[in-house]
Amino acid sequence: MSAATSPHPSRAASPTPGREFSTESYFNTQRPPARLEVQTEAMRSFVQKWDGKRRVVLVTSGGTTVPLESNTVRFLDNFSAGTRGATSAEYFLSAGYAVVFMHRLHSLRPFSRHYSHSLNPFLDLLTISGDSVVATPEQAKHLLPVLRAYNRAHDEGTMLSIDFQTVNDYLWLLRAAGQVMAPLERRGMFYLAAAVSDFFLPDDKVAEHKIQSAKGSLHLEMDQVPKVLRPLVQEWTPEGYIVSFKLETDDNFLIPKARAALARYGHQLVIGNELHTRKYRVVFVERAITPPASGKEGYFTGGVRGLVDKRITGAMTPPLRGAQTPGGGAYEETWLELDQLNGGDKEKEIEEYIIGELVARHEAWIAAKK
Ligand code: 9Z3
Repeated sequence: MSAATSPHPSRAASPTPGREFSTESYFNTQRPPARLEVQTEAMRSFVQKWDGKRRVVLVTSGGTTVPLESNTVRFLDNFSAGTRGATSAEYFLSAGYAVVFMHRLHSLRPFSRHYSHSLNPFLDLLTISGDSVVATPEQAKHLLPVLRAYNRAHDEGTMLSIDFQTVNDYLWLLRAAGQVMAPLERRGMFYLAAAVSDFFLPDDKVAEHKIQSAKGSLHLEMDQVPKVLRPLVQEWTPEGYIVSFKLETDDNFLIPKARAALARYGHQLVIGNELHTRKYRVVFVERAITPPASGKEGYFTGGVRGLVDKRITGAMTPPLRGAQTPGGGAYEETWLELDQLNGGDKEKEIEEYIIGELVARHEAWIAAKK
């Protein structure tokens, strides 16, 4: 689209087409979402309310879209139902965190995710008793703890929901969240489970109206989304404990890609997961706190508790431990495998163990500063 037909003619032109945007050029050229100020203020007052009382975690969840038209009929999407983020938010709440739940509009949400319309429609839980409607006794058993936890979070105001749709919304909101959480210093955690598009269409390349099929095939050239993890770590919230996720469809790429991300951005932890097994196994990749010595089982003296510690240590993959980082240190990999952790209890979810591990690491991160 030419500058004359650009939907936002007053904005600065984007860099050369096909080139990677720097974070700075991105925020200088792309339009902020309409609700950014309101959402930022909501995050600011939530963080201020809980500062000093609870640790605060930002959980991002769900996929980001890339609209092809500004009056959007069509868009590209990233895979994610929002299960990881919604489930994790529940475990963070039960661990005593205040949670900013930044999620894709209409993706799964904490608590209500147990009753998704496709897997467990709520009408199936109910039965008619005289003139009333009640949950069946079998369903009530499952519903009770969920409803209790939901009511507690609601009454105590420990969760703030912030929604996004596009990758542009996400990037602006992530920057705002980083900035409003910076005063928490080490007491803030970032748990970046949202599936974020690597490519986008800058404002000046987005058609205003529905693209007409009569013109034949559609050719798209998308630009690369700036790597905002770097400014998040280095500028926006330099003290925060930052956990990113790496999604691959081939297990063999997980560890090299996760290590590369750590080396590139300098954050604390990458959780690798493979698309088809993501609910059952994940790998934690992080810089080793103490160099691994032969015969030494990991470095979990840093705070991870008894039972989980032992099992996870047992689940580690020895040949992958202790590789040299580019900076000369060492990386550690820890596999969390649900069937080794759950003691045969099929109701258990891997997020319970992920969050248990993170809480211990976050505690150690805070304590290391004192
Ligand atoms: C993840 O890897 C999440 O665990 C999933 C969760 C998206 C797989 P669901 O919501 O799925 O439970 O259905 N999130 C991060 C994905 C991502 O975009 N990572 C980027 C990458 O892999 C790096 S930030 O390049």
